[in-house]
Amino acid sequence: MGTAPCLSIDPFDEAFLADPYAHHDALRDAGPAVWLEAWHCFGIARHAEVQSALKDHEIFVSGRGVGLADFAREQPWRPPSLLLETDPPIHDRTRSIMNKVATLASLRGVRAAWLAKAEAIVEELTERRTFDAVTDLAEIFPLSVFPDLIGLMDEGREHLLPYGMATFNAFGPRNALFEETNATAAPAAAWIASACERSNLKPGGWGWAVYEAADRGECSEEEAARLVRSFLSAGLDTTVNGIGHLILALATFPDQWDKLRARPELAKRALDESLRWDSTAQTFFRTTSRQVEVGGVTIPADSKVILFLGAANRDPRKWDNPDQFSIERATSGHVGLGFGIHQCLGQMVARLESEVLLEALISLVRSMRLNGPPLRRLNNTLHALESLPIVVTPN
Ligand code: OVM
Repeated sequence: MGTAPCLSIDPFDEAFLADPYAHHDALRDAGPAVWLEAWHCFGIARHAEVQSALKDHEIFVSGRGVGLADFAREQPWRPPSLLLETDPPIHDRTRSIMNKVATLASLRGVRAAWLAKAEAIVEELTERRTFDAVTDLAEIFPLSVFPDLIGLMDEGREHLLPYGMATFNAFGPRNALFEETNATAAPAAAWIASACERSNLKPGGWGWAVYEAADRGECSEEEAARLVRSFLSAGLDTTVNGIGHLILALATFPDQWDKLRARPELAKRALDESLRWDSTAQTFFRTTSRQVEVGGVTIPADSKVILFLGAANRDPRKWDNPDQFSIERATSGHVGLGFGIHQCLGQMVARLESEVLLEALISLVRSMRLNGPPLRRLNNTLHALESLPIVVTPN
């Protein structure tokens, strides 16, 4: 069996994080698995091998952390997530609690109100003609619907986005990006902890529903709080930047926007293609529970392995013309929401948010173009936007 080619590429270098796509060919072409000497971990960037690793949760475990830190050897940044950072059997119990809370059925009742919110926001932006799709739209819309879905207290919601950015930075090394968001994370973490308490959640929300599972004996009170924390950790920065990338894609590929306007039924597919085209969650780690062969390369037991989801989603071995955003493409098998037992639990929220937003845009906007260069907000895990200048003409 082969040894992994040794690469000097640093996936947490600021140049890499600013434009990961510029470095993915080098990662994919070097081999099915590579050794990254910068962090003493393995890396997998080809689609077939990333998908196989995600499917093989017994060898590629999550319980030792899905960031660079190995929880068997290092202190986790925060008490581990009971979903993301666990393996079966615990994972299956917590996941089934959450699957009963985060359902399509429980979203049916909010669709009309979410659409009305999206329309009000888009109407105002359309009147202005020029706006920043990050600060005026992608951050505004999810914050106007998701915290209420969970039933969060009204006071202090400004902590949600900074907490998410700090959490996603903490999956990487203790570099300058980590230090920056970590320095201000303490008040946000304290607010999050109190927002997750039963007494601070509104009846009828998804947070309350998790505590109802505790009342039925399915989890402890402490576990319920930690599970609600998962909603708050994973539910906002992801959808904010997912919506940002969707707008970026449609503004960059105006023929695709025209196609969507002509055939609004394609809106349901647009999010998957935008997640494939520019994956918000670019990377997650696993840890090997035993020695494994990946495409003929040996990875020893107890190794940290970084899975390049964003690279897999543009692997030319899997996708025709991978850099092209194409809403008619068959996106099945993309790993932008993960794959296997840990696949995104809240994806129906992201889908509904993007669907109603696109419905509002299709009805109110004729053309939508970039009005200046998009700016990136660097993060160790997320491909995120700081600013996205847009100019629209109304219908
Ligand atoms: C969690 C969590 C946090 C960040 C991301 C995530 C993408 C989950 O606390 O469970 O999934």
